Amino acid sequence: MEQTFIMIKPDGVQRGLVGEIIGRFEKKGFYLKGLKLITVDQSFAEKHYADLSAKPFFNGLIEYIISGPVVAMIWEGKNVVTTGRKIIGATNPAESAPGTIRGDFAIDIGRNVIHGSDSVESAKKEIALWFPESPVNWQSSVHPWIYE
Ligand code: YYY
Ligand code: MG
Repeated sequence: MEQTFIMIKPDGVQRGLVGEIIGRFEKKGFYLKGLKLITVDQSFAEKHYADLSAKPFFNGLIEYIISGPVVAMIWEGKNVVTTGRKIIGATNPAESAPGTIRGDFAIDIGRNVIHGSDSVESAKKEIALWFPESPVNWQSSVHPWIYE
């Protein structure tokens, strides 16, 4: 089944939003397939955001991501990449709809609480980068109550 990489950024951890955010993905019906609290260094953060290295906000973004621990996760389910992005909301919290994570919990684009992969292809790359260890293999026993 499809997987995505979700990361609660340092502001989300500092602000005590970890449980709230995990709860939203859990209650939706997605399956947690990887989870760790981790502080990353500059070269790792630059790898994660390599596609944005030419952007004017890149340096600030890297400083922010390495400023404290983040919660790195793998979530699994049907269309989880696209639906995960909807749960997260628009990049700029000023434009994120209420009910989304950024719409409910963020103000500024440079403190937007959470990352989610933008395609199945980048999800694969990001999962490989953040979870080089082999993932825990488990299946939810409620699967038939969520999927028809
Ligand atoms: O995928 P998403 O996080 O929604 O946005 P990206 O375009 O990939 O940018 C990554 C990250 O960079 C964004 O979450 C905030 C930050 N950023 C910024 O600080 N200023 C911008 N104008 C655009 C993005
Ligand atoms: Mg992105």
